[in-house]
Parts: sequence; C-alpha cells; structure tokens
Amino acid sequence: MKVKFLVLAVLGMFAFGCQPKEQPKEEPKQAQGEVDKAKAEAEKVKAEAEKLKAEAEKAKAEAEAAKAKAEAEAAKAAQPKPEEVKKEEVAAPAEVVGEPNPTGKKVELVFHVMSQCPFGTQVMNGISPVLRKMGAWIDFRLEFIGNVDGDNLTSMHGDAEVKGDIVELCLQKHLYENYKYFDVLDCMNKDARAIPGNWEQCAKDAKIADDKFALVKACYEGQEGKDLTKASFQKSEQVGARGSPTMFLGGKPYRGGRGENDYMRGLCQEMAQDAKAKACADIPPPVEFEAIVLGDKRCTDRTCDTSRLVMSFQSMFPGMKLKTLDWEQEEAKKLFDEEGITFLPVILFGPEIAKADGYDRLGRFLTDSKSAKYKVFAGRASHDPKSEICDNKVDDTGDGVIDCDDATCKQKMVCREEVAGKLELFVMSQCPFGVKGLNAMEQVLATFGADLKFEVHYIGDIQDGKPTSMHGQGEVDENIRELCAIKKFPEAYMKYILCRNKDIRSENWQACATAETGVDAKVIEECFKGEGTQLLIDDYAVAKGLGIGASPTWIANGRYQFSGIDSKTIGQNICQHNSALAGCAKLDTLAGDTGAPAGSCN
Ligand SMILES: [Ca+2]
Repeated sequence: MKVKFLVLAVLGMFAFGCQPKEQPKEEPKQAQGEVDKAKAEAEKVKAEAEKLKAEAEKAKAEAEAAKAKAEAEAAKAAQPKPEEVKKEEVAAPAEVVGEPNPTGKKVELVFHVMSQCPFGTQVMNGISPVLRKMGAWIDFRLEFIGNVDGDNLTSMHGDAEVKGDIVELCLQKHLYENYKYFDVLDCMNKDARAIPGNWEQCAKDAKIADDKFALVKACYEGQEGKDLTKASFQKSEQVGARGSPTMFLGGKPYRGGRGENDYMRGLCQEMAQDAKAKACADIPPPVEFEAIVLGDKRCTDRTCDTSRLVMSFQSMFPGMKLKTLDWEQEEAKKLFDEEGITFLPVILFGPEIAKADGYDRLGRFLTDSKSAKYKVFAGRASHDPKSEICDNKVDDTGDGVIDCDDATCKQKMVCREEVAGKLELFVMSQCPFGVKGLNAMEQVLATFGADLKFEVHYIGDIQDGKPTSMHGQGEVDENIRELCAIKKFPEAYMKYILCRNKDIRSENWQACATAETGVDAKVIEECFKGEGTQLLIDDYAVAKGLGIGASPTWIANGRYQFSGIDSKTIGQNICQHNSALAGCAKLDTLAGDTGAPAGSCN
C-alpha cells in the first residue's frame, strides 16, 4: 500500500507510529488524466499480484504456525511446564487490579507493537494506569510486529528489538496475573533504547519473586521465548498489523487518542450497560478547542488534500471543533495574511489544544501563528495560493499571462515539454536507495543504448548560499564530483558512479577516477575547486522546481514521474511512454524486484 498523502506520511512517521518502509514514501504527481488511468490500472495489476503473493505467504505462515503449534504441543506433552507447577503452588485467589469486576465480563484490547518503537512504548505508557485502575474489566494483550523467515526473526529496529520483543512476551506470559508485567514494562519503557538489556534490573526494581524471575529468564534465553515471539509475529501479520502501534478494541481497529483518558473513554464505550466499571463515570470530558483547516481547492496536488489528516486529528482529539475555510473565502485570505502563513494547506488550532491529551505528540510539529492566536500545523505544505495556478486556464495573478506562460509555472511538471526517450533520475549520491537506482541503470542503459537520453540530477538544499545534503558534507562533495564527471566525461561518468557506488561513503574517490573508468582525477579535482559548487546549486534547482525530494525519483519523457529501484521497473516505465524503443522488446531480460526492501531517502 503506497502512502498517498505526503503530509499524512510525514505525520505518520512522526506522530503515529513506526511503519516499515517497503514502498517509496512519495507518490508520483501525475500530469494528465490518462496517465492517472494507466497508472491506476498498473497498480491494480500490481495489487492483484501482491494479493496473490500475500495469500501464498499467509498459507505458508499458517502451515508454519500449525507446525509450530504441533511441535509445541508435543514438547508440552513430553515434559511438565514449570509454570503449571508454579500455578498449583500459588493457590491463593488472584488479587484484582483496581476496581473489582463482579460481572466477569471484559473488553478485549490488543496492542500490536515493536518493543523499541517510541510510539509503541508511548501507548504502553498510556494504557498502564488504566490497567491499574480497572484492569479486571479489560482483557488486555500485547502482540509484537516483526518478520518470520523460517526460524529467523527480524524486526524494523534490529536484533535488539527482537530480543526486546522476546523478553516482553516472556514477561507477559509469566507475570500476566494482575498485569504484574507492567511493573517491569513501565520501567523498561522509560529508556526504550536500553531494551532488552534493562529488563533484569527493572524486574528486580519491581520486586518480581525469584521463582517468577527464573521463569522469565529461562523463557527469554530458551526456545520458549522464540516460539512465543514467532507466534506473536504471525498473529500480527494475520490481522494486518504492520505499523507500531496497531490497536484493536473489542475486535475493531482503535484509532482514538493514546492518553489514559482516551483509553478509558474507548473502553467504557465498549462495555455493556450492565457491565460498566464505576470508574467510567469519572472520566473528564475531552478538552474542547477550535481547529481551522485552511485550504485551496484549486490546488489538485495530493499534498493539498487534508481529508485523511483531518480524520486522524478528529479521532486523536474528540474535543476538536472543526471548521473548514477555502482560499476563495475572504475570511481565509484575511487569516492567511494576519497569521503570516505562506503556504497552504495548514491547520490552525486554538490554544486550548495544549491542554488536550495527545498534545505532547503533536506539539512539536506546531508553530505559533503571527498573532500567537493559533498553533499552526503546516506539514509539508507548499502551495502558494497567491501564485499562478498552472493548469486551470485562468490568469490567477492578473498579469496577463495564463498557466504555463507565467514565469512561475515554467519549471512545474505540467508545463514541461514532453521529450520522447528522456529519462531523468533524481538522487542523493549517498542515499542507499539512490545508489540502488543508479546501479540498476547499468542494465537499463545496456539494454536501451543510445535510444535513451539519460540524465542524473541531485536533491538537496541551499543554506546561506551553500549547497547542503541530507547525508552531510561528504554527500555534497560527492554530488559535486559526480556532476563534474557528468559534465566533463559525458560518455564515461556512469563508470565512475558505478565504481563509487561499491563503497559510496569512501573518501578515496580517486580510486574510481582512473584510466579504467575513463574519468580523469585531475579534471575532477579542478572542476570541484572551481565551477563545481555552482553546478550543484544550479542542479538542485531542477528538483526543487518540480517539488522532488525523494531519492530516487524518476521522470520519463520529462513528464511522467515514477519510483523504483530495479531495472525492470525502470524499463517498464520507460516503455509505457516509448513502446517503440528496441529495448522494450527485451524487458523480460531486465532484473526485477529482488524482494529487497525498497524505499527512499526523503
Ligand atoms: Ca492559471
């Protein structure tokens, strides 16, 4: 599933959860309806294929789960489980957590998380006081998100996270009674980066009994923990939980707030009238505040669509009173000027938002408006409502020129000239995905030959007149050297780049400027010291003008943007617009998606 709304993606990254990056974040902006249609169809085919693949994987996972279950049961039959023995010894009735529950009816709440994901630990912190208050009314369970490949378990934040998942599942299993394990988790989550190493100290601080401690330790270090984790990963997969956290309340996805009161409200709503905890009567009402969505319906770019973002805010903040204003309204223009806003869309929040549960997550993405009357969420808003709209056949700025004839529209995608056989690649030289994209070009260029007009451009910013780049000065320098190679050695530069890509972070670029690559180190050095910086500054302007920020991004024929890092995807996109090229008959020979995680730097 591609993330369709960049603004949402930004917020998703920062405010909502840890999402494995398997697809490029940026959705191509389309220039024409026809392209949209073709693209939609291509995606439909792709989605079908993915569905089949997913089904096959699901069947495989189910078979494996059944096998694991059979094995576990066999193991269980073979030897008495220590915890069962313990249970018999601890015969005393269970102590109820918080308010007793005479009804025996519980509401199911399941969190699928990653142990080192800050958003996962945050929701655990949110639910912890609720479990202490009315745990007896809740059937709560943690599940973990990760990948199962045979017996190999992996997770987004690495091996330490897998170990963290294991120990937390062991704690849950052996200290489930009264949610005792939350005494340990609360402590561990105070320093999520120290997970799993901090579990022993936290268990000691929580005064976990020696016998229980031994059970958890044996589980963590032995096969039991691995089995629990594998089964848990598979459960998450089965319910489609891929981002941390994914929550289910009463069997339905929960997308509400993540504070104590939010969970209390959600749980109490789910409780039947005759089985409601008394604590439900004491939940303070959600904090009310005003929110104004300020947009411009003339902007058809995806970054101008706030509908999903607003929906997310509404579920996060049940007390939010929403108002929508469009640029055509005088009130919108007035607010825009008075509050010093430069780009649309934005969302303005009344100051009371600072008192709402969940503000701690959003607050750092908000800035004060000019009058300080509002907190502004701008995301990656980039539409200037006072500029010419390049595709509405109206002279918006009243300067006598319409759409593409207006100077400010010239560099925009919709106004670019279509050039058959042209392929532009936008990268950051040290971005691992950009490196893969460039490497994939070796085969593409060999297949299409001189029919392809290939260009490489770089993505970065200018600060105080100097070029900067996401991966630091080393990347800026390499961007410059590569541009110098492109300019001075138009026939040989790809050999230099492919050589550099074998170890792109190495400072020894000279090793790739040799007789073998046909790029002369002296010439590069001279260009680097001379015109190189200006070359890069000018080159950055191309990506900026097009609004391209993700490495790698491709444009076929000057107009059709796409993503991808394998030769086949690149070839297919070229041929979608240039079917007559000889290379298009050889598409099958191109290397396809290797299954390696795709993605982008942005
Ligand atoms: Ca216009």
